[in-house]
Amino acid sequence: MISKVVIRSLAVCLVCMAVFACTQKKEKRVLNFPKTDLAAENMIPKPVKVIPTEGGFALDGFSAIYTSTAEGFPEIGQFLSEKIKGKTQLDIPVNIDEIPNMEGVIFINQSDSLELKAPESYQLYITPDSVILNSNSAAGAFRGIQTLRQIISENSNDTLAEYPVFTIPTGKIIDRPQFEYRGAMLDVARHFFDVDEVKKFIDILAYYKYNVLHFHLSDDQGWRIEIKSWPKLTEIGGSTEVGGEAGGYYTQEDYKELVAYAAKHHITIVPEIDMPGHTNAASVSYPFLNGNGKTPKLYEGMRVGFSTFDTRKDTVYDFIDDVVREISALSPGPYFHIGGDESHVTKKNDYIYFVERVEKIVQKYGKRMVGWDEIGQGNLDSSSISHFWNSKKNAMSAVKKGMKIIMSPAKKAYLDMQYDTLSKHGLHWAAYIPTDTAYNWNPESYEGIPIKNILGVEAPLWSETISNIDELEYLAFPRAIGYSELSWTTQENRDWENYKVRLANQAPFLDRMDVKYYPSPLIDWKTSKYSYKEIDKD
Ligand code: TNX
Repeated sequence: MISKVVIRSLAVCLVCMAVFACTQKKEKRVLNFPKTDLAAENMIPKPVKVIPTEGGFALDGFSAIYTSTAEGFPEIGQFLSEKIKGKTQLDIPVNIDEIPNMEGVIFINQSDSLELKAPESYQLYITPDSVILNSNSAAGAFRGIQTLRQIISENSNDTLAEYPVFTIPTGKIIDRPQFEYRGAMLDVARHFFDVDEVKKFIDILAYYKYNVLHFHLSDDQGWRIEIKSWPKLTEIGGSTEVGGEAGGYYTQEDYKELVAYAAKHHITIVPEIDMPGHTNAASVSYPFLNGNGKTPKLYEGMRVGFSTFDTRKDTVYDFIDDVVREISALSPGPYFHIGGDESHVTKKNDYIYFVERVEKIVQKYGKRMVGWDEIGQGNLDSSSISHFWNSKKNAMSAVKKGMKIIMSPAKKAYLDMQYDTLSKHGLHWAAYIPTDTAYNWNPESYEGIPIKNILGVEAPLWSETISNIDELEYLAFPRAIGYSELSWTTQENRDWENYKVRLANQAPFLDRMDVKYYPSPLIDWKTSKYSYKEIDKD
């Protein structure tokens, strides 16, 4: 008991000393802060509540970060320090033993406060002397430091100090997400994207508080993940992609590296093996799988709906068992996506038999099954999830079974749809989706799907028309930034006119990250390396 009291007083002393040190130094530095405003339009997704006070916290060479020792917190401190270095060049120490000549401290604190019970919630208290980030979980703290990154001033020139000082406007932020699933999907099957390209995509998603990256790992044109018990899947099925380029695949080591990289960003990977349709690459590798009565050949075109597994053969399910087992063992997240879309050459009865049987395999390996909305036709468990892309009828039959829905309506949320008729890449079979259309819809009430069934929102990026990271970024950004707000921020807190100003202010971040975003003419970009004309020229 006594020792607890002593420790507590020591801790209080330490904080007092830090604050005292700050006050002392402050007087010497005579900083003349310009008026900063926390409500300044930089934050995406928009937090639940922002209460500005007038003033600034000075982030400079005297600052330090301290974190709670709870699991994951010290790593978040380190992550923040690295990102501050990237933005400001400042070296901010993390959890150093002695408090040096500190001017201001950022505390990242695990708190059991009831106010912070909602998953991923956090609170930020910013005063001239300290920044206190409270969260119940490491995931919440991670979301909180993204907010902090967004509100650190772009320039260091706005004080009278003789050394670089960046400001963080003071005030209080209370925040939590609306939906628990906030995802983007990358189709690495039509065109392959390597480990470094995916890592860069994750870096940007994390900044906007995404927590899921769904990987479309197989399709007619390519199989992209090593399966040790079925090596020809990648040897043969991984050798092609749309347009005749070389294809490629992730070894299990590559995949583990991506899972770990995503986990460091508090992002869950959702693996998808698309079946029983979209399976030409698998059937070319192992022809016994094929059920469309033709001899499968490698395919590099863009048609859909011509392939199917043989859904009445037990050996097909033995194969699927191996694939689900190996991938599930590498994927710590709770979901396994079985695709299930556009199985146009599978008979309806066979299709239903297939998804019901595969559901059991997925459950055997401890995962919740996710499938595109067609799976709603099966008699499935309420723990399985329907991924709405096209059919309200299918989504509604999943709702009747008590299933949750992931919202990806093609007309609103497909990142591969062209912005307009001038777009260099993309398709338009569902719609043209300019930046405002992408933002101006409500996943909470779209097509009458009840909000209590909605697990979250996902923006899929199909890759028939894109083959490198620049093209990926052109389609994904800025629209993916808007989808982050649709999944995090509640409807009454969203407004296009207000969002559009905040989006314009993302340009310095996107430029710093070298993101080749589409400079939508609807947005008055704050500063941009890329003018609309430049993009148009080539
Ligand atoms: C439909 S959406 C598909 C994909 C295509 C995409 C192109 C869905 C579940 N299937 O196979 O790549 O359209 O926009």
